[in-house]
Amino acid sequence: MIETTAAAPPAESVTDFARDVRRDLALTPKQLQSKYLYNGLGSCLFEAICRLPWYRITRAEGRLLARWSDQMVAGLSDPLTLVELGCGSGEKIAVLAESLRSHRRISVHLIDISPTALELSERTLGRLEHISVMGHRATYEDGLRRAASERGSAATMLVLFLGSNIGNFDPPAAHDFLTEIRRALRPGDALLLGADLIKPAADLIVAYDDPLGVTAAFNKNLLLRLNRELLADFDLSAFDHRAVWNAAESRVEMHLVSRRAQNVSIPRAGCTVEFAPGEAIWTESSYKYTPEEIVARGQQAGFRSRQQWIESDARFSLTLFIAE
Ligand code: AVJ
Repeated sequence: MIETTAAAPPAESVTDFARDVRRDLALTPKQLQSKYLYNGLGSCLFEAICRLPWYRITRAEGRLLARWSDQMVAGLSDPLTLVELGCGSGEKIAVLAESLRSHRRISVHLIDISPTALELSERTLGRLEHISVMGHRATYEDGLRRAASERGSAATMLVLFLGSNIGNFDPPAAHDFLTEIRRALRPGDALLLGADLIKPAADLIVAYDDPLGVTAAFNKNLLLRLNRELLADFDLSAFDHRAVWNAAESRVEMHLVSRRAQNVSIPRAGCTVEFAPGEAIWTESSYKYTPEEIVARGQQAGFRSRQQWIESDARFSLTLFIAE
C-alpha cells in the first residue's frame, strides 16, 4: 500500500530559495546551501554518482546492510516503524525491510525533499507485500515530526539516517540535528547512522571529482537551477568544479570557481553578484569521521551505541544507537 501526502505544501518555495541565495552569495566566501543541489536533475545526477566506481559510499553501505541487517534489528521489539530521512532511491530501506519479513507489521515513513526521490522509493518499496509505506515531501525535521506523531503507542521506531548524509552538517549543526532526532524518540527506540570515515586524501578527492565529470555536472546544475528558477544569467562554461580535502576541518569541500572576472545578475533574488577571477562559491561540505568520533556524537545527543559495523575496504561505518 502506498500513500503520499498529496496536499503537502512544497518543502521550499521560490521565495525561500531566492532569500537564501541572496543572503549566501553576499557572504565571504560566497556560499550556496547543498540542499539546493537536489532538484529533479540533481537527484538523478546524484543517483549516477552512486554508481561511479570512485564513489564507494553507497555500495559499501549496501554490503553492510545486506550482511548485517538481521543483527541490526534483532533487539528491536514489534511492531516496528521505520523512518528514513533522505530516502534517495529507497533501495537501502528495501534491503532492511526484506530482512524484516518475520515481523508481522512494519510501517515505513519515507522523508525526502525531492519528489523524484519519493517516487523512486515508493516504487522500490511498493513491491514488498508486508509493509505499508507513507511518503512525506518535507525537510528532515518536519518529516520526522510527522512520522513520530503517526506512530502507534506500542511501536518501536527505528530512524535510518544513511549514506553519510550527516556529513553535510557542520559539527554544531550535526549535534543539534542528532539531539532533535533523539527528542522525537522514546527510550528504547533506535537510530541507525551511516557515516563515511577518514581515508587517504587521493581516495577522497577522486570520489568528489570523478574522471567522468558527473560530480562536476551535479555541482554546476546548481547554477543551471539558479538560471531557470531565479532567472539568473550564469554562464556555466565560465565556472569550474573543484573538490578539496580540508584536513584541518576533516571535510571534503565542493566549490564552483569563476574562471574570469564577471558579473551575474539574479533578478528573482534581487541582486547582482560580482566574481573576481578564481573566486569560488562553496556549495557543499562532506565531513569524514573516525569510528570513535561517531560514537561520541551519538552519546552527546542522548544515545548509547549498541553496535558498529565497519566496511574496511571503502572505510565506511554504520552505527546502531539506542535512545536512553
Ligand atoms: C548525499 C551528502 C552523502 O556528501 O557524499 C556526492 C553528496 N556530493 N558527491 C556526499 C555528494 C558529491 C553526498 N551526500
